[in-house]
Amino acid sequence: MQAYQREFIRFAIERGVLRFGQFTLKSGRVSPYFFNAGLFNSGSALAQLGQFYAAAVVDSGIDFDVLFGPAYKGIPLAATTAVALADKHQRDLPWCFNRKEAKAHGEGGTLVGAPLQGRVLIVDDVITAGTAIREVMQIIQAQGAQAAGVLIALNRQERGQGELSAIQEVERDFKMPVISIVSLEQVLEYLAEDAALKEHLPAVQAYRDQYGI
Ligand code: OMP
Repeated sequence: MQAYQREFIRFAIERGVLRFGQFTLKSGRVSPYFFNAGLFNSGSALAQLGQFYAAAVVDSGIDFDVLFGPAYKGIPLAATTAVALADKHQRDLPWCFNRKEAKAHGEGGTLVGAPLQGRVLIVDDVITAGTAIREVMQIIQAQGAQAAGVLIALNRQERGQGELSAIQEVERDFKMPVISIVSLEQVLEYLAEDAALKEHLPAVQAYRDQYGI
């Protein structure tokens, strides 16, 4: 695990974003951990989060033309990543987002910001079963743009519809990489190293054995 990944996990735990307990997921699975990106809920937390996303972008070497934040949760995530890429990496890139409901007045439509064209990097929080990201792909395809990849904070490394992980299925179906700041594997490594958090390790390992790849 890289230093920024370890720092990110520590940061997410400190902010209460990454929690251990019992949580029912969108997929119906009952998970011993949950990642609630909505709790990066102060100016400094959002700024730091953007820097972690930007570090993952640079680390991956991915090439793209525009950042896209899907409504609602992806919007501040794409915004803070765009700010961090400009501020910390001298890469001033266009970014845009969608509304859930089309507007009939003013500029109209559902897309706001830079034109959604060229190679698009989608920025989101978490992929579990891959349902949310498939909906986003329809927006990109409807614009005639190409998806360059997806950038997320946490890859939960869970099975999708078949034996592959949901993320591998997304990569296969849309021929694009999914980049994450961290994966469950690194969370497990972190838990194993931390005396205070080690008690959560067996439940998370058991969950991975059941639903992981
Ligand atoms: P999928 O659509 O199954 O890939 O689930 C992704 C969505 O689940 C995320 O966009 C979140 O809304 C939510 N989620 C989390 O935010 N954090 C988690 O740790 C797990 C989930 C989830 O419900 O699977």
